[in-house]
Amino acid sequence: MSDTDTKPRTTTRKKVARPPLYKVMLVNDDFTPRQFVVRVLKAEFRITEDQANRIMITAHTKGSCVVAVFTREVAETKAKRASDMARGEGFPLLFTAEPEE
Ligand code: TYC
Repeated sequence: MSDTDTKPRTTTRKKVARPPLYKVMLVNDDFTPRQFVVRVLKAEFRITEDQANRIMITAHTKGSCVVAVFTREVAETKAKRASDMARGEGFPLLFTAEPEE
């Protein structure tokens, strides 16, 4: 049997820890147009028009909404890129990254 053949493991091994996950949150405001929020969501998070609309409406009615969950660096990068996209158009739209409880 060669070294690469699979065989039952005879020793125990600790499970590898998963990296902590971070939520990207969409925060409501009174100024950013709904259609612009949807456009940013689709562009940065690669979701459908329907999914983007649901997330936008949830943030609009509840104050904020989870967009998606990633490792810390990916969540922070996406939150910043999406917020910067809005800032470039003069809107206060805000995305944040926060640890999942
Ligand atoms: N509340 C905004 C409006 O009525 C739309 C909006 C929705 C803005 C969600 C931000 O995260 C947001 N034009």
